[in-house]
Amino acid sequence: SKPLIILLGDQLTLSLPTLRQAPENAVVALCEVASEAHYVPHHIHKIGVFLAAMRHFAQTLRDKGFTVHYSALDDPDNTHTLISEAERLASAYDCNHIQAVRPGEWRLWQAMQNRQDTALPWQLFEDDRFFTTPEDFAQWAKGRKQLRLEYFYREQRKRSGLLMEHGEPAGGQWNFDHDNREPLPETFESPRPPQHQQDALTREALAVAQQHFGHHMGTLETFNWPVTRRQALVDMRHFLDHCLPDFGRYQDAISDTDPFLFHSRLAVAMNIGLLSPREVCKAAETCYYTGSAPINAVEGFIRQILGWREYVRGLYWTQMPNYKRENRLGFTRDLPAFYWDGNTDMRCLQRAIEMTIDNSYAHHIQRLMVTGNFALLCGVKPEALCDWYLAVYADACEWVELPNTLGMVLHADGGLMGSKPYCASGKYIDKMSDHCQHCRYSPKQVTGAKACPLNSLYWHFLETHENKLSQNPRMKLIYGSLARMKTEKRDAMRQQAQAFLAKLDTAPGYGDAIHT
Ligand code: FAD
Ligand code: DLZ
Repeated sequence: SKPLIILLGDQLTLSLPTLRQAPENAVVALCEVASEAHYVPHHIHKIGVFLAAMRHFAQTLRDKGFTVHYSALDDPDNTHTLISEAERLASAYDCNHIQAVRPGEWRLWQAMQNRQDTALPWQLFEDDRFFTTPEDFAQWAKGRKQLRLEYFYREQRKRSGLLMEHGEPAGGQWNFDHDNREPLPETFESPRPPQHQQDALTREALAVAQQHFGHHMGTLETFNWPVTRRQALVDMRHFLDHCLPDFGRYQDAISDTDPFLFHSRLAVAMNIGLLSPREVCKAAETCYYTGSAPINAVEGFIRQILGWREYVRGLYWTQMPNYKRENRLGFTRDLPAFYWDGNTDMRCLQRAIEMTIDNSYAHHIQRLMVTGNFALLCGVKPEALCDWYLAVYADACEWVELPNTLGMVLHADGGLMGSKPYCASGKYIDKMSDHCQHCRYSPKQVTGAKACPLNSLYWHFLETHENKLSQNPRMKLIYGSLARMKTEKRDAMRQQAQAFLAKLDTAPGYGDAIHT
């Protein structure tokens, strides 16, 4: 028996089950393929991360004594899909079966499962780098009328023992969110991310990315993602020492100038396998016990990983493939063209998109409450918005991107991800950011030439979806306000929103599939 072990670009972890139990004669394959680079127009940083990290990991495996085949993008024999490359290499190396770990996308998992009974059978393994398996999630979800992060998260705290003391949550509460909603002070200094050196292997990989995908969003001049475990550990240490103490209170804040604030930037390293979520959570927990970070920060951070990250993955695997087709609010609008170049006079959107172009990064609140909120209020169709988020962020993998976009942002899953839509007016942006002082629109005006478009769009959204949303107990208050509003005011707001949407639909580039 001789396996061909295929490792995907987001499986760069030595403890992967297929590697742990690899026999001496196993051949390990990593394959750069055009099909993975083309399903959405990935940001150039994202392609650079995958190519550079895969090349480094192949070297790590060789150093450990594994027999490694690396299919490079320019290899003349390359068949350019992961399935066909694995099968070609298995034959070439006389392997009698192929081993793979559950990938991060349903489409690949399906393709692998369909090959299990072929002449070169695929043997599939569970990905045990997470705290939970899809089966664990399905068990937890079984029989529950409503799925809610908070209950799932508490169970994960008990199961993992993270921040637990004698069966009770550390600090006496499960959740310290009420301490975590501060806007930024007028003057503050956030720690500068470590600057990673680029060795010959990284430079080579980035040159290939540039050669083939130089026309995609972004420039490699600003590339600073970790592509080795060593670099990822440097980023983690930096976060723990310099950002974690303030992570909690400024978690929801947005800055006009600072893209990273006190966020960890660790999603990329965790998603491709350079760091394990367990070690990241454990290291954060230690900061609480050594007194270097307060409980609201550490609990808030651990909840994102042990709670949200696992929860979205569980939802993804238990709800796919139907999940991807959900569109409960019936959205039909194309993605506005300015999502690709930041060319808009709404300052919050302009800055979130410019930061995305510069760094292939935006923090959670920018994704949810700026680009996400605008798309929700305008009713952008899920497939268009999902493709954008999947393309533009270096940490984007479908298992985590899809529930966040389709569920959390667009409320298209009927409330599995969030008990209410995260819709907001300009007031929210004004409270949590310093964008509005640089904007031509005023968050205080609802109608008129200077009115922030988010204000009329917000009420228009509520009015449009009243049938579906007004019975939601968490929306009662706001629908009460809408009901009390004078007819003339409602009419004026509706007209203002409709005029804005009509203009949006006729803006240059709108509706053209120019970026795919
Ligand atoms: P931090 O703010 O430092 O948070 C710590 C970690 O918690 C993150 O690294 C991440 O692993 C985890 N986390 C935080 N929020 C979430 C969440 N909602 N779901 C899952 N994990 C979470 N995250 C991705 O990893 N890949 C994606 O493709 C992705 N797409 C998103 C799309 C939308 C529309 C939204 C609203 C969120 C998305 N997120 C995604 C979640 C979150 O925005 C990013 O994980 C986070 O911004 C990454 O930056 P960071 O590492 O500095 O995170
Ligand atoms: C995103 C990406 C890119 C751009 N290129 C490759 C590649 O050449 N080879 C590979 O194995 N993986 C790549 N990936 C990541 C895959 O798309 C990812 O592993 C799957 O989407 C499953 O999450």
